[in-house]
Amino acid sequence: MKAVVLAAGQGTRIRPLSSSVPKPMLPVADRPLAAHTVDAAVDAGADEVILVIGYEAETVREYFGEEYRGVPISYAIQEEQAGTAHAVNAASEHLEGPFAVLNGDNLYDQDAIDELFSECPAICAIEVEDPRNYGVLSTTDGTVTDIVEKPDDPPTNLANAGAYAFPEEAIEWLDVPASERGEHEITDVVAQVIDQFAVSPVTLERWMDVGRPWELLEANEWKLGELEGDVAGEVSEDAHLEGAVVVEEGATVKPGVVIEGPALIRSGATVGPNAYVRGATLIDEGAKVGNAVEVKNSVLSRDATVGHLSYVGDSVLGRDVNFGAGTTVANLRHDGGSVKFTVKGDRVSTNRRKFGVVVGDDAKTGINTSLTPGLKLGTEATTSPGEVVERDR
Ligand code: TTP
Repeated sequence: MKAVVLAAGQGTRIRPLSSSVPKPMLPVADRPLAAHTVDAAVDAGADEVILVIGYEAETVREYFGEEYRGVPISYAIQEEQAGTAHAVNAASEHLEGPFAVLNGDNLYDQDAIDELFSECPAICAIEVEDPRNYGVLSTTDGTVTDIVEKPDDPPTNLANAGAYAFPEEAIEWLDVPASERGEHEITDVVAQVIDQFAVSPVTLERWMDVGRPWELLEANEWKLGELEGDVAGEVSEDAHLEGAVVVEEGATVKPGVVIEGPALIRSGATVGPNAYVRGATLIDEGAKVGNAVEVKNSVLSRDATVGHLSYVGDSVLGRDVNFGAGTTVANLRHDGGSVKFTVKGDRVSTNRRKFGVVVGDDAKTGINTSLTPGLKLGTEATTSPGEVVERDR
């Protein structure tokens, strides 16, 4: 079966991290987010993967190339991000026979994706406490009977998890009219398939939709949690590694370092001397954690540097970020409430008691900068020495 992976979106909610790196290419453990989706399709037996690309398309194309893990990759360009059905329709000329559709910004449990492929026509669902923000499925006798978008009064707790196996006929049904919010939505294609075929619901045990910055952190918590320790890089005899710690070839861990896994130190990264890394932490390629720095449960993207005397907790640092000596991140509110974060102008709860900061590519902090919980620093933002930054910039 061919698999269409949607990776054309602009990722507006995850800005500034997506300002130059498209969301599907943001790091989740040892590979980009979308590679986890493509892996799921390949492991489920896809014989070709069609990546729908648009926003920063070349970055995606460069990573996956023409073949990935022995499976041919082709690309469909979606010039304008006009909706998920519109995105799949952009791939229609590559399609023949039954096909799967997966979101390139979702993490799925593999067993469910295997079942999705074998049960075609089928749709993945996840049980959630409050499904009012999802497409909600109704089922009778093991068949999906209805799908409603964001209902006020949900008929079930089964949320649409954005993974579908469609029959060949659906290729002709992709050109759906725009919905009320002006997008050509895959839900309308699903509704027609449900109408004409017996569609099996496949329940996911675990699933994640990465839309906002703290969800990228949570995606890393998931995938780093699956690591098995492996040291191929250079680790000083005077460093102490505990739990699942991966030090890739070409990475360096210097004397006096303590790392409590799960942690992944990627090729070209250096940690120490005298640094403390704990929680689920990714130190991506070329990133640097220097002397007397503590990093907890965070993502340091490619070539980010936290050079001296700093604390970074529950945070995501973009590429080439540089923290001046003594930069300290606060990740806990004194009232113990969930940390809030601004997404497209709205202040929303992260539902996390601990969350630090999100820093765009190339941002730089001055020495002794203090950063408050839930703060966002944009691409190339700067702070002055000694500043206490409480508002996004
Ligand atoms: P969304 O998460 O709804 O969109 P997005 O990824 O652009 O993020 P944001 O809402 O923050 O701007 O998209 C779901 C999936 O579908 C995701 O994998 C991106 C993909 N997609 C496309 O490929 N083309 C589109 O036109 C749309 C709307 C989404």
